Amino acid sequence: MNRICELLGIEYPILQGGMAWISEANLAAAVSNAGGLGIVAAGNALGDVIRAEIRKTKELTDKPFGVNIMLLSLHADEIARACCEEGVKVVTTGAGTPAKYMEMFKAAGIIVIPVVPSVAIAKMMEKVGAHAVIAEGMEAGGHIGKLTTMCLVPQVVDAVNIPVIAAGGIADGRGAAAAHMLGAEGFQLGTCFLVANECIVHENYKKFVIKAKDIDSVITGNITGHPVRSLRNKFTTAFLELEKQEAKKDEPDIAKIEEMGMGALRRAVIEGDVQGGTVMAGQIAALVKEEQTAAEIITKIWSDYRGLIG
Ligand code: TUI
Repeated sequence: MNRICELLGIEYPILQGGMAWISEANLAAAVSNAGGLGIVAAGNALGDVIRAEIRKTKELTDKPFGVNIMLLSLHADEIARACCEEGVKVVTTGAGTPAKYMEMFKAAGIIVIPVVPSVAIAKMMEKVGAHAVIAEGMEAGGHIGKLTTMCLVPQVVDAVNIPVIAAGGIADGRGAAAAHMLGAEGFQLGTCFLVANECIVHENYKKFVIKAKDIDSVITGNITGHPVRSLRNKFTTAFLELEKQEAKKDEPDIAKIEEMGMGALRRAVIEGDVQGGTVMAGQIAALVKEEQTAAEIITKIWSDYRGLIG
């Protein structure tokens, strides 16, 4: 029993990362039923959509699960309220700090675990009452910070007293054992759950992740201030070209670049357009080789991890 298992009431300190459009009730419940912490990602969805997803997850599992709030969303306020009203036990946050919701979350008895990209933000989150933090390195898929997991995790571990969960670049027992050596008490994985049987992402997306090689991911959006890691395809090539052209100008048209990204994740996840959309995945995608159940993924990671750390 470690601090994360105790805090969350779960069997293994393995969290499934909140992935917009992807991690809904089916995946979250499967991970929770397998002894980890499943997470429903709110992304840019409306409050009522996530409210329904929370209710569906409760029908599929009686184990604890969480909701991830993407703080850049225009609907973050209503999602935060929905979490309180629906009796959600755990909230993780990304792409910003949840400081303004902390009082409300505390009053609702919610365990709050923000993703932090730096030591300064980790310390700030501890100060405002976060129960744990997820130190996510830039190996991760989706919206990322600047530091690697290897450098970020031990620095955050030294800076705070609350437990630290490592994320970014972990997809097997070796990665979890390495993060353990850095001082992490829990592990959040996203990319490997993309190919879970219970994950509703389009089959083309799963195949694209399984096919990915070590150097197949790129970072777009450096110029917009919202860097995103995804697998290289026609869309990222065109996006990076537009960024390059705009960067040459005295006044780059940031709105034009951001507009190009709109709807791109949905195209890949729902329509299966893995060339015309954004296939977000981490640098560890090449380690993900086959579709399995969430329970098989978790059991294998945990037994390999235990074999390594004893
Ligand atoms: O949030 C994520 N990953 C995501 S969110 C997302 S949806 C999106 N799509 C396009 C552009 C932006 C978002 C896809 N993937 N991971 C957690 C994460 N949080 N990574 C980095 C951060 C973060 C960054 C800054 C957390 C806090 C933070 O604070 C800075 C501040 O001052 O608010």
